[in-house]
Formats: sequence, C-alpha cells, structure tokens
Amino acid sequence: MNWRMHTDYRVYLVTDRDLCLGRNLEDVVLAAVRGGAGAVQLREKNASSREFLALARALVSRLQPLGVPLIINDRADIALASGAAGLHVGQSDLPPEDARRLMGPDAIIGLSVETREELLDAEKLDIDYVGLSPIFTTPTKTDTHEPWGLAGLRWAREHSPLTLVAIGGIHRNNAADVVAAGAHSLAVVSELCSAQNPEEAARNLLAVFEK
Ligand code: TZP
Ligand code: MG
Repeated sequence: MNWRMHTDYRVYLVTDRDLCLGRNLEDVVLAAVRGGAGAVQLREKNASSREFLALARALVSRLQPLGVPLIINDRADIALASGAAGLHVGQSDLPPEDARRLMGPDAIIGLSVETREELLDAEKLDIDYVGLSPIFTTPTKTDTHEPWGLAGLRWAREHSPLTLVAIGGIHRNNAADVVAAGAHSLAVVSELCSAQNPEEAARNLLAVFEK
C-alpha cells in the first residue's frame, strides 16, 4: 500500500486516550473512521513504550485493512515495530531527514511547524505534510508557540505548496473558517476523542469540505 499517494487527510484524528470520556481508545478511533476520518495519529504522551507499542499494533491491525493509515507521534521505533504507515515529528524530535531514512521511501512523514520560517524551510524536505501548530490556543496542548490564527493560515496557503494540516482548537463551529482560510486538513483531538458521538462528529467535520 502506498500511503503517500492515497491518504485522505481532510479529517485527521490525533489521539489522546485520556480525553475519550472513559471509553476504549480503539472504539473511539473506529467510530471516527466510520464517520470519515481518513488518517489517525497515535499520540499518547502518558503511555509507557510497551503500552504505546501495544496500542499501535492493535490500531494498525484494525485501520490498515480499512485503508486508513496509522501515523505514530514522535517515536520511529514504535512506528517501525508496529508496522505503522508513518511518523509525525516536531521541531525538537528526530529530524525529518532521519525519519525518512529510518521509515523508508513509502512511509508518511509529517512535520509540525510553528513559525513562518519553519514552514518555508520545510519545503526542501521529503515530507508529506506540515502540521500548522497551533491554529488557535487550546487546553489540549498548552506548551505551544503563538497561534497561527486564520490570517497566519491564509499566509501559509499563499506562501507554501505543502499540504497544510491545521491543528489546535479546531471544532465544529470554526472548522469552516479554517478550511476557507486554506487548510487542506482538519486535525483534531478533543473534537473527536471527547465527542458524545465520534462518528457523527467526524461526519460533521468532513461535511465542511463538501460545501
Ligand atoms: N499540537 C498542536 S495543538 C495540539 C497538538 C497535538 C492539540 C490539539 O488538540 P485539540 O483538542 O484539537 O485542540
Ligand atoms: Mg513531538
């Protein structure tokens, strides 16, 4: 499977099992995928390496047959050991060039960018998308740079040819503005993980692209 060619990033679920309202993470992820989430990033900052790997393996076996890639946050070792489709790195993580070398030519590699300079620098890299982080301030991640805002996102779309994944504070009520400002993808944690009905919540986000 060449994930790099076939991934639908429009609704991109980023996990946090602690925000799943006590529900099983796998169940929440599968519901979101039924609703149209086309990419899933496993991001579990409170998991041990063993737990992280077990979660990754379980999700790979459920998602990859559905044609939905599992992308691992930060940990190339977990991505490789679980057979995940890709790796997402931040500016202080494994450099994208090394991520590519380790993961191979067919893997999805994503990179978080927090500044205009980081966005422009990302153009020369062999990556699949940039995560513009954060678009809005969010209680889910507080150690962030100054938000891009809608104006920053518009600037990014005008100045970069890269696939733009918008993340941070995106919810049903502002999703249309984020897409109108140029995002190719809505990446969300709480909007899906903490939704009463993650399937419907994913469907509502996807609908924003179809208007
Ligand atoms: N990176 C930048 S903001 C963020 C991450 C992982 C958290 C986004 O969470 P939410 O709940 O969608 O605002
Ligand atoms: Mg990181």
